Amino acid sequence: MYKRILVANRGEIALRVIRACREMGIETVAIFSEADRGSAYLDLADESYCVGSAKSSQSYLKIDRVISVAEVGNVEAIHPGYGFLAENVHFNEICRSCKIDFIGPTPDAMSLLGDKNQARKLARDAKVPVVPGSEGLVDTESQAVQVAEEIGYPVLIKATAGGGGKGMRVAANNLVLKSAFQAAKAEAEAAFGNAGVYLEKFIERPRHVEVQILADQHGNVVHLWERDCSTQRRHQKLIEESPAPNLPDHIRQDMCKAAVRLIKKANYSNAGTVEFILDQENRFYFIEVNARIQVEHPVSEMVTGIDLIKSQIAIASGEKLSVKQSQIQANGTAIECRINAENPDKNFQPNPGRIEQIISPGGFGVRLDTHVHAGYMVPPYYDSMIAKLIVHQPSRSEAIGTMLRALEELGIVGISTTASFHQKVLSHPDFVEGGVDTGFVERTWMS
Ligand code: MV4
Repeated sequence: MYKRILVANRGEIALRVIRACREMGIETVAIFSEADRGSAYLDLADESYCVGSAKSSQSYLKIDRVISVAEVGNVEAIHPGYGFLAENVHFNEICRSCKIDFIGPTPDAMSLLGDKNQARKLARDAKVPVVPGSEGLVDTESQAVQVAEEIGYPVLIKATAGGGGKGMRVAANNLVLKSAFQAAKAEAEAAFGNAGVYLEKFIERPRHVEVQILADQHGNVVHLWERDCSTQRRHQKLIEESPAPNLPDHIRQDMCKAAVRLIKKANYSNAGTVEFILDQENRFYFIEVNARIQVEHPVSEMVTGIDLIKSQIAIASGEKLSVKQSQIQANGTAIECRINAENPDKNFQPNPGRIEQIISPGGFGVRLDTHVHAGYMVPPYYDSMIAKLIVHQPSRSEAIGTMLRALEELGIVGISTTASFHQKVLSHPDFVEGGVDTGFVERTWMS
């Protein structure tokens, strides 16, 4: 096991990793930007170093500076958290050449899964259902029209270097497709430096369900069941829960097994997520793999009792998985609400500023993952998420009750947050019934 690792991130996930390391007896080196200087959680690391000015492009994304800190701090491994450098193949390769373990998949596996068209091919080979669409990349307008006429409209053009909803365009007929195709390629080239696109049938009103995986370096792969992340707005998840409500058990079983097959085919090791969409007939289709720890990992931790951060570290250091699939049971329901420094009454406009006071909820079944405290300045430079409120209860209705109670207790004075919006969502009969689709929030509150 490692003696010392670098935590190459900020905010709640940096704190989450520092805490896990502390419990494992691993020393930590933290990094911070000028905007995060003095952040209280940095005191929980053994050492911390400034890596640049406030903008992430000048600090958390500066590979040379992060590597310098790893060298000076004498660490054996780097935990990238999520975002920033977490899925950067170049950074992963540099860690390797500097003989620092990257706590994540190999550069090859990361590169393969980062290319959505290649990942789709891999899924097909693993007999994992994919959305009907193009065989591979679509190079010409006429080829696009041909595929679209075969599968039927509406279709979705997706950038192979995209993901998370970036670089997608819907087309409902030949005319729209022709112009959308060229625009999508130009956009993909500009955004990702890769103009490759492929086509899928557009699935209307899907649910977003993803399977949590753990895979070690010895070929062992297990799943930790699924999360439903359908409660989202503009591709930003708001609420995540496990298990997915109203999902027939045979479909859950099939989907989780499919995810394991795909991860085995990819030679992947690390925690990871296999993302699916479910159509209105509960058919599931592979969408993409997230080759990192995700924001919403706590709901899977709560239902399974497995610490995913500790597991990532153990896997990277070469240990075998300590659990067999048959030992991984999902108990009860866990729900997470993302608390963002945003004003839900002003179109979720970011609302950075000073937190004058914070009252943290507690009690049975409540977990609050946050780095913020009274007097904390929420900087305007990064993602607006400041806390994750997670509850765990035997049943979904009890979990909703606990979450409503915890949201009521949560007091944040000084800035607006999404907490009030969560209370509306959790009280809505469609959410309470369970199984809302990805358009629920926008249909119900934004139109
Ligand atoms: C889709 C889709 C409908 N049909 N693919 C958006 C994020 C990216 N990970 C995949 N996404 C979608 N792919 C087909 N063929 C609808 C979405 C989608 C979506 C997916 C998951 C979570 C939220 C979403 C919101 C809008 C659209």
